[in-house]
Amino acid sequence: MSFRRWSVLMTLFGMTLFQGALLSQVPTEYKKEVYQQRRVKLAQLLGDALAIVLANPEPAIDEFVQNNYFYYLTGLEVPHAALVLWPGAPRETWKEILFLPPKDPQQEVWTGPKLAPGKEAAELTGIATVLPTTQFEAMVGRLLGQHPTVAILNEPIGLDDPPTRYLQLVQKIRERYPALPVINLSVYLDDMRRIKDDDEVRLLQKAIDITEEALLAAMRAVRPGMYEYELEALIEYEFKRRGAMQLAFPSIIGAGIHTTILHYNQNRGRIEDGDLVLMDVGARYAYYCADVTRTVPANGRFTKEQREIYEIVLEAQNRALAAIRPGVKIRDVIHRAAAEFIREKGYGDYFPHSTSHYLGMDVHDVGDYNKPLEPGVVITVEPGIYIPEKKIGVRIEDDVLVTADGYRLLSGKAPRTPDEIERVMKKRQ
Ligand SMILES: [Mn+2]
Repeated sequence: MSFRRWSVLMTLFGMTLFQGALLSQVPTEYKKEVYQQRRVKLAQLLGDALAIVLANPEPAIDEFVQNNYFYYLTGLEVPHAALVLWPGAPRETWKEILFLPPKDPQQEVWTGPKLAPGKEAAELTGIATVLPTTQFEAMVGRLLGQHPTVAILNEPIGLDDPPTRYLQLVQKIRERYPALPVINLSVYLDDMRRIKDDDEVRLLQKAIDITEEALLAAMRAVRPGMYEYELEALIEYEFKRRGAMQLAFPSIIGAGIHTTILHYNQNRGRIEDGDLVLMDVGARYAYYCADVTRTVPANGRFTKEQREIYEIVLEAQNRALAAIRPGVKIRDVIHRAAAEFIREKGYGDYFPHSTSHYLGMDVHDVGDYNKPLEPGVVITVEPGIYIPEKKIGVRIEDDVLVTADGYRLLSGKAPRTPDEIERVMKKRQ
C-alpha cells in the first residue's frame, strides 16, 4: 500500500497519519494540559526573558531518546525540534513557538512518520505557532531584534569538548547582538523539575513498581552457582516486558567481594554459596527513573555476621527516613541521621558515600542540594556498609516522596528486612 493511500485510510478511520505515528513516539497517553501547565509556570518565572530549549538530534544508529528539558515542556519525542517561550513578547503569537523539522518522506522510510509543522501539531500541543525548523534562525533573529534577555540551558562540558549547540547559538546571538544579556535557564527549570507534579509522581511510581517486581523475581531466582550476568539478564528482562523504555543506569549486580565496589557493573562474577548479592538497579519508564537497591544472601539465609551488618544499615535507613520532612536539608539532617548511627556502631569508615540524591527524569536528578526539602521532592535513601576484608557489602536503597507532613515511601514492595527477605527466598523452587 502506498504511503499516501495508507494516510487516507488512517484518516477514514478517524485518525490522522501522524497521530498514529505519535502513539509510537509518546510512551504514555499524551495529555497536553500537563505540558501546558509547565510552560505557563516557566513563563511566570521568565518574566521578560526569552527561553530557547532544543530537542535532541536523531542519531544514525543509536536509539533516539529525547532531551529531558524539552520533553518536560512538550512531551514530544520529535528529534531536532526547538521550543521558544517568550511571555513578554509584543505579539500574542510569539509567546510560545514550536519548531518542528519539515516532513521528510525519505527519512521517514528509515525512522517512521514524525509530527510535522501544521494545524494538527498546534492542536495536539496547544502551541498556537508551529513553524518548520528551517525558519528557526530567521525567526529567532527577528525576536531577538526586540532585545529581550535570552535564557538558555547551560550544559556543563569539559575543556576539550566541542561547544554545545547552545554555546554555538550564543556565539551566533553575540555576533549579531553583542549587548544582548544571556542568562542560564536551568536556574528556573531545575527548580521546577525538583518539585514533581502529580503526573511525574505517577510515572516515577510506575518505574519503581517495575523495578521492584524485577528485584522480587531476582530474589526468587538467585542461587549459588549462577553468574551475576544471569541475574542482570533476568532483571532487565522483567523491566522490558513491563514496558520500561531503557535502564535508568547500568545495573549493578555484585556478589561476594563485588558487593563492596560501589559502582561495580561488570557483572561477570560467579555467585558462591555464602555470598551476599547486592542488586542496585532501576527501570526508566516514560522518561522517569527508579533507583532501588536490595542486598540478599545467595543461598537464602544470612550468616550471623551478614545479618548483624544488614541490621545496622537497615536501622540507619530507618533513621534517615524518619528525619524526612519539609524544611530539612539532605546533608545536614538526612545524611547525618544515617551516618551518625553507622559511626556509633563503629563502621564510620565503611560508609563512604552520601545517603540521598534527587530522583526524576535523571537518576541523579537536577536541583539545588542547598535548598531545604519541600513537598513534591523525590529522593533516594541509601545508606551502606562495605567491608572488603569480610567480602560484606550491604546497601539498602529506597525512593521517597516528600509530603506536607513527612514522606511517602514509593518503593518498599520488595522486602527490606532480613526476615522478609529470607521468607521470600524460602519459596524458591
Ligand atoms: Mn541511588
